[in-house]
Amino acid sequence: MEENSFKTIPLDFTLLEESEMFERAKALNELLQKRRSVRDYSDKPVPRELIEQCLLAANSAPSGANRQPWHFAVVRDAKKKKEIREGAEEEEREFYTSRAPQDWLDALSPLGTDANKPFLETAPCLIVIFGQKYEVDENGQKLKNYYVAESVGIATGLLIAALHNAGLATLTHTPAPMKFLNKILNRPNTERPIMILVVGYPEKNARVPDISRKTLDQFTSFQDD
Ligand code: IYR
Repeated sequence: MEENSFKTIPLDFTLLEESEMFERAKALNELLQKRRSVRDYSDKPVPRELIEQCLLAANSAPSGANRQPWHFAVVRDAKKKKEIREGAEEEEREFYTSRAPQDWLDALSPLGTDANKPFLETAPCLIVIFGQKYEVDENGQKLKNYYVAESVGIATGLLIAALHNAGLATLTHTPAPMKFLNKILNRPNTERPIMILVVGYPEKNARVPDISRKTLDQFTSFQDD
């Protein structure tokens, strides 16, 4: 055994009956099919402990060399949310008026999005997700992380699923560039903002676009023979 290896422990694995496996798979699929990106939020606060449980679930994600190269900044303070909204809307105005190529604007047009992001203030909670290119060890040495985008993407997916499962609505929001978030949230330059996850309860009469998901055969191929 390599000197620096982890010690090993027995895997905690429960072998299920096949019928139960199917039931569980179906139940989770049905739950996740109900997830929608929500843009209209009520200001009803979310309990901190609920967010904490969901963050712990997100932190179960696999990551390159188990570095867990993410940071989740939870913002519930009205003043900070306002600053984030102002920073995001400034970038978004640039995006919608000059930065975005016409084909991108055309792709977004059915969604009806624009540079106004009131949900960044209305929603009770914003989770700003950062990827850590480096970790700084106890001697101040920079330690490179691996597969940061992939690892953070997986953790974010788990977080979205966990929040949905807990009965909360979410929206992934990606103003670009997002460097302004490091400043507002006091995060180091070794961290790159990946996205803002808006979290809360939908507004009473919230509506969502009537969109559909690809069918199984549209997005999969079983390479059986
Ligand atoms: N960041 C912009 C634009 C935007 C881009 C994509 I791709 C979307 O799916 C939705 C929006 C905005 O948030 O409006």
